[in-house]
Amino acid sequence: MMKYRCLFQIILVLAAGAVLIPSCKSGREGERGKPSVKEEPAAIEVPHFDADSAFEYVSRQVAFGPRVPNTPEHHACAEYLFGKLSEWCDTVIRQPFRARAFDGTVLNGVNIIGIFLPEHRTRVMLSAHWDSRPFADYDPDPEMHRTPIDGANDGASGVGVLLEVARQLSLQRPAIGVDLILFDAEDYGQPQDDQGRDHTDTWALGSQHWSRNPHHPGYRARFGILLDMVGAADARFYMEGFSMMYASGVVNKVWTLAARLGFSEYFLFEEGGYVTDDHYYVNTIREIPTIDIIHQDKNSANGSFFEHWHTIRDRLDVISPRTLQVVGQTVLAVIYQEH
Ligand code: AHN
Ligand code: ZN
Repeated sequence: MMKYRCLFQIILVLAAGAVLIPSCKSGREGERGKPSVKEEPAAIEVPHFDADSAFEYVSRQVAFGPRVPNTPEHHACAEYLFGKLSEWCDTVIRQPFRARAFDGTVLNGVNIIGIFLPEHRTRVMLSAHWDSRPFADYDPDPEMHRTPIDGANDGASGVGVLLEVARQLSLQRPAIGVDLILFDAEDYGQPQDDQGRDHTDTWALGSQHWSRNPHHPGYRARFGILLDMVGAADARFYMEGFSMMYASGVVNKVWTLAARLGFSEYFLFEEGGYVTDDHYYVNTIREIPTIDIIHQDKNSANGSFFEHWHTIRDRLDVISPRTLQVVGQTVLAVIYQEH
């Protein structure tokens, strides 16, 4: 209960360039015997991230069925996401593209970009992939290896968190510009049991396209955060390899804020593996320092990620509102302490 009360009391105090986030304990005590009002620093309240709302956005995506490129479900979900972002953002852009998959299939993809405060020079970029995988190639049942997955965690969770972030940004405008980028065709990579020759760069096709063709020429951001698999009950976020290689300062900033919010159980100060995810291309092609908040687990059957990764069991029932809360509240705290 204490933790939840604390969430409502998150206040960022900006004083002489220093950012302080009072701990739960100091919450009330500071009000006794305050000195003169004019010495009080301006306090910026971080909005409360509504996990039930985020869960609802995850559920709505999953309800379309697997969001595999070139399917009607994929198309319908794109319209849903564009509509939701249009409710809250100053501008929303569709970026359609064609990309060749590992097997030669031409994918019709669309990155969806929601923009807050377009005139601001100082910007932060938040991203997640919105497509879901056409193959359950890690399912324990080999019969399922070519079955598309719901991708409740792998896909919908990150987008669900970002939609709720967008709603909160519309209710309380941030001090900086924020761009939410929903990448398509992230998860059409070569299956593990594919007989064809090894193809590199078959994952993250939407972020590869965007990194070479940003929605504005010369687009820059101070840093970026990618969310991937941020909804499972037992999520553990290690400091991912490429994030540390290209954006260790951002990793430290985010993990330190998460710890101050009481989320150290989820955000571990330990290095994880290297993941060729959307942020890899944003770092190497667009050169925006970008981190990946991704649930890793070396002890799972797949050896890398959460236990139902790329199986037909990646369904809505693996999603925990508490984990969405932990990630969403941390992202909001990061955004409101930037200026
Ligand atoms: C690889 O396993 C090469 N990339 C993982 C990126 C990913 C897939 N994220 C979610 N699904
Ligand atoms: Zn995946």
